Amino acid sequence: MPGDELENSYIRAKRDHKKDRLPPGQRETPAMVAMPPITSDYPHIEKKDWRLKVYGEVAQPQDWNWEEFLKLPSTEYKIDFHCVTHWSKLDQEFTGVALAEIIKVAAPKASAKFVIFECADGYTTNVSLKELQENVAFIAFQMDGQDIPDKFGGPARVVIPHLYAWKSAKFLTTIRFQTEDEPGFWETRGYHNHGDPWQEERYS
Ligand SMILES: Nc1nc2c(c(=O)[nH]1)N[C@H]1C(S)=C(S)[C@@H](COP(=O)(O)O)O[C@H]1N2
Ligand SMILES: [Mo]
Repeated sequence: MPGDELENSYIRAKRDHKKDRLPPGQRETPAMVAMPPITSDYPHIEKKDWRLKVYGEVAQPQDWNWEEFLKLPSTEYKIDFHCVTHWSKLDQEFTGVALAEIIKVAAPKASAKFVIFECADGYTTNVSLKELQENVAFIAFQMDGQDIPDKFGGPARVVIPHLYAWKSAKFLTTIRFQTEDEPGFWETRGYHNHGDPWQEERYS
């Protein structure tokens, strides 16, 4: 039937479109996969105890509590999330504060070249400041319209869609700006320092 034909071509178009969105070696997953943190238990942080510190090579260091953080302008995002273990979640919804906004408020000095994210479980990861300024990157405080569950890194986590998921720090506590690069937990254990999924920068 012509109707089926239409529907099939629609499904085909959608499938082909999605294929274009999958970096090499990746498979689509229907839902986000919760990866265990480096401590075997997910940390649980109450919002009343939560703080986000921003310091280092910045003119305006910050130490926000939850209410203060939520006063920053936030945006709804729909992004593709690529994990080095070969799964990709397409069209994942988050609400968060753009890292560009945080960078604007903290006012990095000319000496600031790298950003190190620190987390409640002791995890760290590194990204160049330029990379954050030139791409969509944000600190999410909602996932699918709800508070972010512990297993996905709540109350607030980094999301950097254009890099492999290990750069997206969960249970975020601190953002440190510095002159020198400082490879983090996985970057010092064989993962690539940059981690572009389109270039398959999995391991170093
Ligand atoms: N704090 C913290 N953040 C972390 C990790 C971690 O162990 N601790 N693991 C990273 C890795 S290796 C991946 S693949 C993603 C997984 O995010 P997800 O659990 O939301 O899928 O979180 C990243 N962020
Ligand atoms: Mo990972």
